[in-house]
Amino acid sequence: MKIRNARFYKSVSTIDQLPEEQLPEIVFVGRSNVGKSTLLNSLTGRKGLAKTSSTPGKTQLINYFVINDTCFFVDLPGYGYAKVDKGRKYEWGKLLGDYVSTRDNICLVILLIDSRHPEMESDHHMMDFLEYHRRPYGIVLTKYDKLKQKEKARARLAVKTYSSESKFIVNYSALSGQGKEELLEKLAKYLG
Ligand SMILES: Nc1nc2c(ncn2[C@@H]2O[C@H](COP(=O)(O)OP(=O)(O)OP(=O)(O)O)[C@@H](O)[C@H]2O)c(=O)[nH]1
Ligand SMILES: [Mg+2]
Repeated sequence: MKIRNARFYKSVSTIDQLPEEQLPEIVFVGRSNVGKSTLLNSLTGRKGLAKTSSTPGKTQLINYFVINDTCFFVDLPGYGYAKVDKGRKYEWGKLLGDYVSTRDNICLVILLIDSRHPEMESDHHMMDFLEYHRRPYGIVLTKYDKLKQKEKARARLAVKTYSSESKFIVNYSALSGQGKEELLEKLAKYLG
């Protein structure tokens, strides 16, 4: 797919604020700081579109972007950030869970996993959750530019071994653009 235009649409903090507009949604989920917002900017070619930060916990709302006037890309806050207090963690977990399990127009979930840490328990939980709810999901291994040769094979294998139902695994570097065309091609398939 070719991204011709991308614009910010809306931020929401509760389920009842989700847009009524029924466009297909591609959702980006993953641990805090894994690179979700960066991936969105990289895919759309718009550096400042989604806010990024080297400190985890930057994205705090569900952020909707309209792509080519035909679908939504949805940037979510990350999970697994230790410094967030328990109450907020619970609320966020519930919002994420409710959203991913009930929103009908999600056509694909992109689960981002840090290629340097491919066996985190919280990512395993997310895969279990997506499989339980029968959500089609694909995996993006982020920050691939930071890996040594030996680690590259290990990352892919670790993810492949655990996830029985992921539709694809794409190695990605927002720094070099590696994986961008490959991922855009995959997304196009789910947007019909
Ligand atoms: N080297 C390298 N750094 C990356 C890459 N992708 C993201 N980063 C860096 O990782 C940090 C976190 O990126 P974000 O996109 O803000 O992460 P996030 O998943 O949106 O984080 P939260 O919003 O806190 O959940 C930033 O410092 C990015 O520059 C990549 O492919 N390569
Ligand atoms: Mg973010």
